[in-house]
Amino acid sequence: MDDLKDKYLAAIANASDESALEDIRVQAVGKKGEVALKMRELGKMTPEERQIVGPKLNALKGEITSAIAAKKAGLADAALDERLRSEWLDVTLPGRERRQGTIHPVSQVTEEVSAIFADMGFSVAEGPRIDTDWYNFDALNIPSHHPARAEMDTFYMHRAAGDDRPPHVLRTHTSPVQIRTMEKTGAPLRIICPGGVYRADYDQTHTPMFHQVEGLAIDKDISMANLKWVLEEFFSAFFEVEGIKTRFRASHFPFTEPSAEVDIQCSWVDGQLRIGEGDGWMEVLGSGMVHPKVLQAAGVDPYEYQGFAFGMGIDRIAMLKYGIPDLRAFFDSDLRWLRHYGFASLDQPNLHGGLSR
Ligand code: 2NL
Repeated sequence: MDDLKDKYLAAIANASDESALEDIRVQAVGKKGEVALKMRELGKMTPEERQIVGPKLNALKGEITSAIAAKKAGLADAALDERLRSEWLDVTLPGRERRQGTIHPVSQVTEEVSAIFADMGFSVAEGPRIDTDWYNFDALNIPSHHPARAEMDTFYMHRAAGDDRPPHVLRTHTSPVQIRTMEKTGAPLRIICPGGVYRADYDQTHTPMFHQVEGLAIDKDISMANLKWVLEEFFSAFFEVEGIKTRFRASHFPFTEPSAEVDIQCSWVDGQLRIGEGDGWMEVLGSGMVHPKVLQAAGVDPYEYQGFAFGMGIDRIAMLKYGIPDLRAFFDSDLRWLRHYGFASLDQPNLHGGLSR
């Protein structure tokens, strides 16, 4: 019996997992295990022998059973310790920085432009990117036969089968927002309309979606002189060069009369563009006095009110200000490009700190 005890206690001590322990339990104290077999032999013994051997066998069974239970608990503790060790996590470590992106140059420049015009009393107006051809074309004095429609590379939306109303379009400029705002608030008004616009054109210098900001000032005595002052103020603030000169060249747009393309002063020094210096010129926007038909379409009386309007490309002036060479990279969603050209999210543009910090 002592041999049995030694054998099983040693086996239990050496068991490496629960299934090994279970095998030992079956072999030792199971229904057909070694201790049970010995108990069966009790029947053949004399009552005196049975008195001695019986309790000893019971004690042996108890000892093995509790050794197994103790070992089982030990194994469970060890398993838990091992898990705690391997799954240990230092919650006091500084967190991994989750933010991957930065402020996109187009967003930054939109904010800068808005801040400068806000300082001159303009509010920001927004509107739908999908609009009717009336708001995008007719109201702007571009009737359906007009060549400007064909030149705009317009994206047309499908109508449901059998619906023969004119199709919606992806706005080709932000002018429809200005028409909507004039309709809603009437004159006088001073607004800028920044936002995405769409034209079916894709090459080195064109992307099918790009950004524009248009400006509109309507009052009883607004003139081209006001336009020139506002634009020069804007360019000086935006490029952070005092006294930038502008040059107005006669042009034509269906929605303005007269119309002018506007150049800003610049020069090239050692292959580098210097804005606001020298005697070179670079075209940056289109402008003019709002055509009376456009005022009328928007519900403003052209006999009482007049005003100027202009439009320029946000992507374009962003490239000029921040030295970004490739337009198409704006729309690649490349985080490495964004980290290079993007802006810190807490560094919001404002006039007091200078715009291009
Ligand atoms: C350009 C030309 C321009 C306008 C946009 C405008 C808007 C209304 C009425 C009259 Cl509601 N005009 N906008 C005027 C002149 C030029 O943009 O070359 N943009 C890049």
